[in-house]
Amino acid sequence: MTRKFIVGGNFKMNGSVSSLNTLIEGLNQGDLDSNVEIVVSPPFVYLDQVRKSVRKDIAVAGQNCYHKTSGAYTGEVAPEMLKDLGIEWVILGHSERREIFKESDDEIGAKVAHALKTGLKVMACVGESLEEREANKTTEVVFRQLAAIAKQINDWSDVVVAYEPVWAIGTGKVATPDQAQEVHKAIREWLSTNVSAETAAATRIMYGGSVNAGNASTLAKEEDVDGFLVGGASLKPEFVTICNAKA
Ligand code: G2H
Repeated sequence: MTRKFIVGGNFKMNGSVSSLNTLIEGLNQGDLDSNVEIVVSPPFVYLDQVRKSVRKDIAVAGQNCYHKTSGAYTGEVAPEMLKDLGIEWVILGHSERREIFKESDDEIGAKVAHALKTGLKVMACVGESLEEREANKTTEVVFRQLAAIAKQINDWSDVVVAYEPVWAIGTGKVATPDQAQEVHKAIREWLSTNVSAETAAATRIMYGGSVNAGNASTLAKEEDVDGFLVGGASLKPEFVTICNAKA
């Protein structure tokens, strides 16, 4: 089974009209590997600007969305609104959403289900904290997070799983290729047992957590690493190098 390599740039709460114009201009002119699917994810308020200015072979993602279509939910954004803007993807369950904004596994499952129903593709993030890793609970935590999603969806064809160990996020402490491969393989086995062998073979599993131009090509060699979700480095010119890491 060939899985198309996918690289996402999660800009998080960074950027301005002018800095994102410069960033997108750089990407538009970049010599990008045409075999790689690239998705950029600016803050909500810049989605329209980025969708209109970025080259058409690069997709755009929201960094979150709610699990309702409309109504009295001040501050929230519906997946239908993202679709309306021509946005193709959404990142859900990022550890910053889980930790800072206290999103529960069940809420994330509901968001994934609703986003898929509207036709969005989903990057569903899972990952353990340092404390959980040190207590040998990595797979227990990741499987619990996956199960909460599996409970609410049947079809995983528009889902990409992003394994992002929390201890590696924005810390410069990247997982070793062996550590990433071990968890990615376990996720694939979990999908095989709990969803289907076909889903396990077809689902792409991205790695996220301090990916940069220096470590991407080594990580990309691992059998079950099908892409990256990149934070800090996606705001720099080195993002082009990361996008081409599989070449
Ligand atoms: C993990 C990642 C992007 P960074 O959050 O989702 O961020 O590459 O800065 O660790």
